[in-house]
Amino acid sequence: MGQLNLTEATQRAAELRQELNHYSYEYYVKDRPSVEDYVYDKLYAELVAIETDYPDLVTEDSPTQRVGGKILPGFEKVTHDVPLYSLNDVFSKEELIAFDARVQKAVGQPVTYECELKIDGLSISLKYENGRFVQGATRGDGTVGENITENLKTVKSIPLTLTEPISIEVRGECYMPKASFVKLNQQREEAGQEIFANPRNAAAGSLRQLDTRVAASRNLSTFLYTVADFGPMTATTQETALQELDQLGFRVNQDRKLCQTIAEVWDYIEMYHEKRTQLPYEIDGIVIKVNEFDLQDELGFTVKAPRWAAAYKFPPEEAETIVENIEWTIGRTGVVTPTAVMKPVRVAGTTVSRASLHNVDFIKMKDIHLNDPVIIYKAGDIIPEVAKVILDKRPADSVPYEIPTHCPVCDSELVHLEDEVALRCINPKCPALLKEGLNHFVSRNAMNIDGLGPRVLEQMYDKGLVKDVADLYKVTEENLLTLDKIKEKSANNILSAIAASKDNSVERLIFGLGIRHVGAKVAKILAEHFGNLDSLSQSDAETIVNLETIGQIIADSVVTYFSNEEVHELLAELKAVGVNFEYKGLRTADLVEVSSPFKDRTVVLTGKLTHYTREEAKEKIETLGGKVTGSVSKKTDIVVAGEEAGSKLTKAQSLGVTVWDEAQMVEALDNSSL
Ligand code: 1X8
Repeated sequence: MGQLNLTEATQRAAELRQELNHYSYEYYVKDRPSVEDYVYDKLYAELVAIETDYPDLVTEDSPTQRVGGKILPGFEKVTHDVPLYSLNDVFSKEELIAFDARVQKAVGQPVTYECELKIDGLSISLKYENGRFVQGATRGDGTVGENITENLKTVKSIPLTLTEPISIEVRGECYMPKASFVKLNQQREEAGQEIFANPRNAAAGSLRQLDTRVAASRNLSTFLYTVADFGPMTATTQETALQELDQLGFRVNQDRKLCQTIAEVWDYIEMYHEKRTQLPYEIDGIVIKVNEFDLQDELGFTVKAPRWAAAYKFPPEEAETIVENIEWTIGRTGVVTPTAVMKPVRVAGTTVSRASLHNVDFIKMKDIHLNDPVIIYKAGDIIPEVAKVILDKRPADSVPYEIPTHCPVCDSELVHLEDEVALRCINPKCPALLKEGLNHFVSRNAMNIDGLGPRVLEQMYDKGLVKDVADLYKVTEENLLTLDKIKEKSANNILSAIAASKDNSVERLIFGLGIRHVGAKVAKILAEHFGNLDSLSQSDAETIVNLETIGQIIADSVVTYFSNEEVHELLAELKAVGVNFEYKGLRTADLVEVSSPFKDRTVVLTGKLTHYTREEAKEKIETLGGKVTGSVSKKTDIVVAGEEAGSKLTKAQSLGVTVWDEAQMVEALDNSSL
């Protein structure tokens, strides 16, 4: 297809926008996909092409505006015109009946209640002017929140334009679906990043990102349930207000019910108490609202909360069981982790029989004995945890749990290093450690060798085919065919994956060696600085500690590692089989997730900087995945203008490039994380 002229492009772009926004609405608001992904992707690509040729045709409600890209130095405060209230909690049927009695007494008649699910997310408030989304804010303390408009624009269930050009303010909940939460944490764990405790924290963390591309990548969703400023909306009941919100294009929860009596309300509560674990998002209770707005007005508010609503809070999903055993497993670094093996019990929708006890201190703190009755729960409805021992029911002859002194696999003595909580096996020949070391070596952020899962590696080790990582490169097809379930095709795939890994840039190897305290991020910094593994292995702690962001503990650990004779034998073997030792200049962003407004940005520093030298600022920005160049052009994303900035600043202004002062840069650097 040749290039369109401006008239054709204008028309086609409008068609594409409308079609794509419709598909997106069907998918994200109505939960009923109406086209295959590839159809959407193709039309989307066509729109991107037109908008690239004719940037003036980009509109605010173009689906291309959902991907994020704005760089925020921080979040502004927003004062809510109408405060966001909390809800009074009720915890039992009795308290619910008492709530109903108070309501009926106050209004002098029976009332109907709209029952809705209480979503465990973050409250948000959305403002529309003439049908256009203009501001989104967090709840904050109810009176003052933060302006998170740019992040909320990336949430696909939030309409950028309404079906009618009206001015209103609406409220609801932004949340992360359970499945997205589990997936995100898996990715983070693999990348060595801290995991989120529950979907609500994950949603909050996503909306607090200064780089809007991160929020865009997090698959957040919304339900809207309250109108703060009705504008021309005419609803006189909660039920019809939700219908109106639905008509306007908002995502409204369908699992709601108008109840005539409190007995019906109770049935609804019991039904969703059962169903809650099957929902794709977390709920922590049921919200009960007097349906008629007239009656709501009559009831009014206390200082904190409406008198016309209540939140029935589900009791936490707990279960009682018995700790039958504590198993100890060894991780790659030799850390021995305890897991409680319990009598299987159902909690929050699944049968649970194992829970991590994290470390020795945890066992001591909770005072867990073998055969103790315990209460367990699921963190974020998902991860089983031991809450506490039921001391009253502890068997009389119970004795404190004896912490192992020797490795469960190789029987060498375990140690507590420095002031760590962890117990470690430090026998470098421990088979468990060696196997874990192999698993780590082939993992995605290390040498990235596909097809070598833990079971295959375990067999290879047990059959004596590999003792260390260098042996992987000597494995033959015949060797592989002796393993269970490995046929010619998968053997060949494994061999080519192994061969391909020889060409990796060296930071993957450095990370893959499993040097203590050397994560993917540090490996990258070392690779970049030393250029190859030989120089790194001959370096001293002083040189290493002088590198940006590397401390003494890491430097010592690296030097200790390379002072080992056996390590040098291993490196010689790796070199002999042709594994690359050179740094090939992959960007940080390819290896670890960087959260920074500078990531993938082209930045120009100009004028006098006072907080950092220009060189320091450049280095920091580059570590965060940014590129610092000398001259301003249309491709420049940010110009940082210090004092007495001259022609570069003028040029940036004339090109419409984002300009920050030094303080904004410093704040953005402080807010960045590797
Ligand atoms: C909080 C919530 C409400 C609703 C759902 N989820 C919540 N987290 C609802 O009304 N459907 S209302 C509310 C509040 O007023 N604080």
